[in-house]
Amino acid sequence: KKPNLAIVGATGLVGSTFLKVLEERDFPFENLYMMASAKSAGTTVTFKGKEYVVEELTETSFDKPIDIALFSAGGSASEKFAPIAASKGVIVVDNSSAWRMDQEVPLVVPEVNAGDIKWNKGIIANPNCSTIQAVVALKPLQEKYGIKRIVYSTYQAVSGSGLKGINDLKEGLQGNDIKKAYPHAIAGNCLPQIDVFLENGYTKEEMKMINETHKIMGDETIKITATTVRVPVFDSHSESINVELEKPFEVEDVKKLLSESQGIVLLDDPEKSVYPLARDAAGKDEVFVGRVRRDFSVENGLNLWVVADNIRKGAATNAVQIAEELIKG
Ligand code: 11C
Repeated sequence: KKPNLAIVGATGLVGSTFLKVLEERDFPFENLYMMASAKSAGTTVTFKGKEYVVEELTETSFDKPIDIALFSAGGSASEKFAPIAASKGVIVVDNSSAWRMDQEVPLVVPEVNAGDIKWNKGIIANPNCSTIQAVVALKPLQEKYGIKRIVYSTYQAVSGSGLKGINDLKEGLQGNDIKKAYPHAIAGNCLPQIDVFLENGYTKEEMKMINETHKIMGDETIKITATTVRVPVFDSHSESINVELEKPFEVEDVKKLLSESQGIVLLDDPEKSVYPLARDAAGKDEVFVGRVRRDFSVENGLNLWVVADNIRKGAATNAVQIAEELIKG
């Protein structure tokens, strides 16, 4: 039997990308329900040529026989409604950060830890965008060589802040520095702050990358630090990843390993200026890796440049891949 599906937050940036990705991948379903907050209820969205009226998300929304709900309606909606849905037998794939670090909730990137899906109790969390692309690139290295330490430095697109961020950059490029999404103008700037600062001096985004990497890769002993930066780019996050492996390696073997790994496209021909670029990754589902080279300053050190579409692999595509794993049984 094909599943009944609900899209929660159907009118948002990630919600509308859920629909695009489900359509492209021809995800099987029996009935489809679109839900959103009261503000968007009553509007319509089109899926596979058919119009659907968006219903208001309420405590009775999941009284209908729904099998899988893809949530991207913000943290507080997920906190309140994901457990309600789960208590009614729905499996929630939640894109917010609300449940990610809960010990009862698997945090899943299918290329890395699809096996964790099986211990879900009704909620499966989709990781933060900047974490997803990083762990796709790091997993094959962890398996073959072991990982001792990771230094993340990110260059993150404004679409990570939703429509507000996109609008701030659009306006800024016209010389109109509005600051709706960020404390400073984003056009012409690099902002070393994503989300709020925590007591330890890191931002929430930096701690998400650290904590989520430990959980997904199943190894709390990996030493990790991160600096996350918002840059004036519309789509796709770029990341410099410096990693210390446990075992010695040959750069050529690492390139071969990455090029053969699931979900990765290796783009690495520096002489021809070939390396992953944000604009090229936009609209794609893979994680692009390049600038693979030795870090001569430490034993077994390696540098990578990793780029992916933050709304697709970083959010919607990853959630749909989890749903695909669920219906595989
Ligand atoms: C950004 N990573 O680029 C954030 C957006 O925890 O799902 C995603 C926030 C999250 O601003």
